[in-house]
Amino acid sequence: MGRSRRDFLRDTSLAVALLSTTTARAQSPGPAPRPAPPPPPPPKQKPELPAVIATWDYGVELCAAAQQVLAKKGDLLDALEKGVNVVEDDPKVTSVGFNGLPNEDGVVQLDASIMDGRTHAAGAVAALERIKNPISVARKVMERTKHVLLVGAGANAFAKKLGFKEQELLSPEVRREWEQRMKDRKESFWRDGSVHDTVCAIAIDAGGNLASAVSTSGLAGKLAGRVGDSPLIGAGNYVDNDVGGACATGIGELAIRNAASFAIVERMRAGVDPTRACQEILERILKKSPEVRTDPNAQLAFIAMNKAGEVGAAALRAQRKMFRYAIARGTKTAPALVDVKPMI
Ligand code: SD4
Repeated sequence: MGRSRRDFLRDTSLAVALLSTTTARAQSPGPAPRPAPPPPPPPKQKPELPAVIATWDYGVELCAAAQQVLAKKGDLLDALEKGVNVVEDDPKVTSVGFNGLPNEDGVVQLDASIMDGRTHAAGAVAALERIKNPISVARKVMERTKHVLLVGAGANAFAKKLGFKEQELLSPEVRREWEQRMKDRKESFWRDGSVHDTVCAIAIDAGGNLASAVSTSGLAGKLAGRVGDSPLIGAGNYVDNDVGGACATGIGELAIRNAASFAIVERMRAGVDPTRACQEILERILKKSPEVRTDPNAQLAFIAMNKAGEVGAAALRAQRKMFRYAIARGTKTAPALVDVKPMI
């Protein structure tokens, strides 16, 4: 029986289809071999404990003093208080304790806070006058009262009752320097940020417990009675023993408006590492307050430490100098300084 034209066409197209799949198969060597999985990251080295971090170059002396306490199996709070006292007592440091630069009226008003991660207790003082170690008064507020924050005359009366000595907080040289600065300036320069370097410190003991402390004379030339972030728990200082701690140095108003230290700890609680947590909060601040980008005086920097003893930091800008912090790991190695790359 003769083949119809339709049969012929059907058979031909079938043959062509078959041929083209065979050719395609012959050309393609099959599914591409899977790339070898990347080698697993090297196992994370457990950070050595105890450890202490502290802001700025003088953080080295702070960490060394705190290390000495921890080396004798001393308490975390003793270590931090001793360390911060070293900076408060140093006449060369004109932003903390003795010789801390005064407010617009020429009065030194000091702010400080301390927080114990183990108990979640905190103590703070603000606008404290004529007492060179506000961190020690803050610790007493935490340990001897049911309160967290005492301010101004009340804070002074409390300190006096506990035997803290009142004294002149400005050396004659620094007072002269201050008077000259005020004469040279037409208006208040409380925001110019040219003279502020708050000391912030976070410590972890061998058992993984955390505490943090902050002490400052605040922004130089500030309005009388102005309270910065340093004595405000959650703004300039915060620690949670389950997660880690964070503290701030720079324009306190930015840290207050963003509950910055608390926010950093909450990012760490969500699993973010300390450096990234600090950077994320600075990014948030830049978004909420875009004027910060163009204001060269708007400096803010954070240090943070998590429950594992991993540390990190971030800074908005290198305003007058690179932001640095000191770190001491263990009790035998001398503290070292770490430079922090500015974000803008
Ligand atoms: C304040 N945050 O009183 C402080 C000042 C400061 O480095 O940190 N200076 O706003």
